[in-house]
Amino acid sequence: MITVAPTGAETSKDDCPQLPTTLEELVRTAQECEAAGAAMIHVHIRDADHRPTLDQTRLRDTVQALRESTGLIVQLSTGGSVHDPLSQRLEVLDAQPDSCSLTMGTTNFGDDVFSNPWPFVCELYQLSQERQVVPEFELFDLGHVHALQRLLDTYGLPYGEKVHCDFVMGVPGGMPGTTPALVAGVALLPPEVTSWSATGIGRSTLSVALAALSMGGHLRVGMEDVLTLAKGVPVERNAQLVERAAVLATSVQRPPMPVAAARSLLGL
Ligand code: KMH
Ligand code: ZN
Repeated sequence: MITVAPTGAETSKDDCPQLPTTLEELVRTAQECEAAGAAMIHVHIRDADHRPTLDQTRLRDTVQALRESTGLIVQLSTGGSVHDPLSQRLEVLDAQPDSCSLTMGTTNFGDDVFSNPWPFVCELYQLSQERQVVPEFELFDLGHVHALQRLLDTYGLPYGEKVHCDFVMGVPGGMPGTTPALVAGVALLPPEVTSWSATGIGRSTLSVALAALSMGGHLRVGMEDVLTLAKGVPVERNAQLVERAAVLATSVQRPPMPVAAARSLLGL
């Protein structure tokens, strides 16, 4: 399964004009990425000034537009930006996405702190169960893998009864984007986990993708995580990253998973 994370909350439109920040750009990106082999889209939205926002109307409009114009599984980020209040991050579920990201602990995030205190993790998880939204557990560090076991032991299985997580590797402050770190993370996964993907930030993107493919993992790619195809070669369209992931996966006899299969993988 290929997930595309096309926008993120960290890169500015001024620094990267090709970043999809408007709804029109996002929909076009989503269509191109679906055609290239993506099955799920991890969405951060921007306001009229291209700044990160969790505005409820925009979130709802985005979910609706993506559903109308693509078959992709729509995952809204509950991580938002490091500046978003926890209360607004909980309200993301009001927009009724198919899936939501759910980060399993606080992590240093470059010079900032990405705050995910345990009570917030528990509240968001219980809300996802109530609202019937399938969570994707984001694992930035080995401690997050351990915390996932604690969460499942305390509150049981997610809606859909599948447990899918995503290793986000190479964030300054989290685990490195290396094969040994991924091997350690996979070895620690709770037995309830039914599928996992991985993404490497920046220059770790290719080594993490290759390690994940060789270990039976799925892939997340996109301009949220990397802005160059090679040193000095900027990504012009998210679909280039999806196309590259599809080529890598196909070359190891694991072609992109169709959306219908991805839905059943995730318990949707
Ligand atoms: N933007 C980061 C602070 C998520 O989407 O859930 C958090 C993030 C994780 O991107
Ligand atoms: Zn994100």
